Amino acid sequence: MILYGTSLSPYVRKVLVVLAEKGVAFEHVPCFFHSPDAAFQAASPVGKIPAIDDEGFKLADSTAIIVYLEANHPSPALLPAEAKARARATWFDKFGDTELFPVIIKPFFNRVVMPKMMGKPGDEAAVRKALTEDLPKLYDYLEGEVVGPYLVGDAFSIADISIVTGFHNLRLAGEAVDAGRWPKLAAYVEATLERPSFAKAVAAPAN
Ligand SMILES: N[C@@H](CCC(=O)N[C@@H](CS)C(=O)NCC(=O)O)C(=O)O
Repeated sequence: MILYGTSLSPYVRKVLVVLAEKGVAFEHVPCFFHSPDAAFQAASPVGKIPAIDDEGFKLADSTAIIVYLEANHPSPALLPAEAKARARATWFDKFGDTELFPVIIKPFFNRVVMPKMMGKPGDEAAVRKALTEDLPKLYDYLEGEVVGPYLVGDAFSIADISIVTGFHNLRLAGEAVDAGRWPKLAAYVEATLERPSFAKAVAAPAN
């Protein structure tokens, strides 16, 4: 199986963590989105990362890829089976992808991508707004959801992967959750990022 996408992407990192958790062998092509690579474009209809090509089976979108990997490599289970647990894991996956990502990526985009990768100034006002207005509301919610080492039930799941993946980008932008204000969330994020699968995903090639 070929996985397309730089490990700097929180969405690609979701798949890298799943591959590490399940011990699946793969070839990594760490391209950026909208890469001109014809094989990547064939696997990703709108040019987003991640995408995979598993012996001709082409698929994009981190959640779709994780569902595919879960079906082919069921152990350890990362999508809970019980109805409420599965539904909550799906909720957190969607929350991470669509609510948290657009905000938590702003410090990384404006302090790393723009100045260091695109040679343009970042928007520090957008960073301050994300850090002081938008992220705190999301942190308040998550602080109430963290009751143990895992967000759903008693096992690591797609919920933890999707919520925590963007916090590595926050770290790369020089920021972290304020442990004084959100102690449970801060400890949970730190512990999850220290998991071997996350450490391996973070160390995967960026380009
Ligand atoms: N829903 C997609 C989102 C993937 C996504 O937006 N990836 C970003 C990189 S972090 C991308 O490719 N952006 C390019 C674009 O939006 O055109 C997933 O879960 O894989």
